[in-house]
Amino acid sequence: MKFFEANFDGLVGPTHNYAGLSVGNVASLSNAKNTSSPRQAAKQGLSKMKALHDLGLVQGVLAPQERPDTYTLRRLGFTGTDTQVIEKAAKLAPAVFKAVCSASSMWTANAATISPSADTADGKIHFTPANLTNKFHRSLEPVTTGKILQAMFRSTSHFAHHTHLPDNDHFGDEGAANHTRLCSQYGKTGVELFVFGRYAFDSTKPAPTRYPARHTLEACEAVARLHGLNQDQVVYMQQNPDVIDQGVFHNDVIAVGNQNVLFYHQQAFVDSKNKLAELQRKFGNDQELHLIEVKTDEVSVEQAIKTYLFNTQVITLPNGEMAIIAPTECRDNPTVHSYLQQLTSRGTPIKQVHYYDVKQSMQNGGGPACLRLRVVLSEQEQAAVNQHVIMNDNLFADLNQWVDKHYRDELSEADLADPQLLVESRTALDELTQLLDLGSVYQFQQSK
Ligand code: SUG
Repeated sequence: MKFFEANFDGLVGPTHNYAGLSVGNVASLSNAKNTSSPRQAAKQGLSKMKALHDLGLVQGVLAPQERPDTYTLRRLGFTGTDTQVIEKAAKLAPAVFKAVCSASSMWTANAATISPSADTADGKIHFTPANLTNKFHRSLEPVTTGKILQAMFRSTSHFAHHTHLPDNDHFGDEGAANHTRLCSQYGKTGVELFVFGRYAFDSTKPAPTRYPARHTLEACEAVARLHGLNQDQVVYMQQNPDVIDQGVFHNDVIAVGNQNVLFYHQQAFVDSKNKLAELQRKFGNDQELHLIEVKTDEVSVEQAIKTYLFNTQVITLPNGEMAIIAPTECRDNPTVHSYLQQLTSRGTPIKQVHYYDVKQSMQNGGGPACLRLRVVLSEQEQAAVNQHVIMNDNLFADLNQWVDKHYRDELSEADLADPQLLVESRTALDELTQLLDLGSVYQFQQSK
């Protein structure tokens, strides 16, 4: 049976904007109030999806969420028609209003944590949507994320869906952005590496002081339990608090793995030496594991954050070679560019680098790896996935047309309060659920 890794990228939603909502995420804060282009953002994302499909990978699409989230505004006491709710919230609670407009569900690395069937006790693929409790705008995502994932992965004989962890900072869970699976082959049992920022129940342990640690050890342990993972195949590593304080708000800003490769920065983890030895032991001391450590004097943490060197996708091509999918920011930075050029000839499985322009997403702190959710599938499991979400030439053309029809070219902060934007977004999403055969996953579709 053939196994492979599929990527499910977030389709950028019609309200994509820059609102400076993510303290600790340098790009989000520095681009606050800039005008965005939802159309360009969606098309940049679609082009990356199509490029991976053209490289021979299985590529899927994950639908965006409904924004502005008028249901949350009603929970917060705003009343009247949808137009009145929007107008009152924009005037009386502008910060709350900006948060309920965010298209942040586009970064699907934060949608969920997924364990493939080779790792789980019951042999099913397990999904746990991330609760994203640390940021109000992102904490609005998990319920709809769960519905969308269930509409994509429907078969109960292959897929097991869990409810997101309790909505509290003690169980702060940012999903696959802090989770990497290492394996010799996709179909063989792997080692699941969970990375956390702090201990929820022990304040004597190291923790960042300037920026928040969004993800806790206790959340990682809960997800490993829910997924039925064997503890001999799990490693928990703490992110270095100093790098969180420099703006590394998720581990995928400083490390990325694929199969038998872990590509990471020297400063990424606490107690690196011992933890990497544990990783090698659990991976199998006789198995080849490529630990590619980038030293601070090769690329500084600051340069890594600016260029998103580690928010790259390391993918396995159909010929077995690995390629790095990097943002153009890496090509445009001489130090990072020359690092990547020499990396392809260093005798590791990484042999190619491809650069893509995802600037609209980068300006909110989301690189290529943030935009994708990985699912390891067998051919049989793939056949059980909703085929309408799988990228091909027709879907690419249909989605581009759909974006052209419904998305605005520009969106400023003031435009978010235009009640027409809600009408446009709902019309677009209603049509999208038909294109992707998702059924009624949005709240506005339930009250129709
Ligand atoms: O959660 N930015 C997202 C970026 C997520 C990136 N994901 C990964 N690293 N996997 C975040 O900070 C900014 C929204 C705004 O400011 O408008 C935002 O939510």
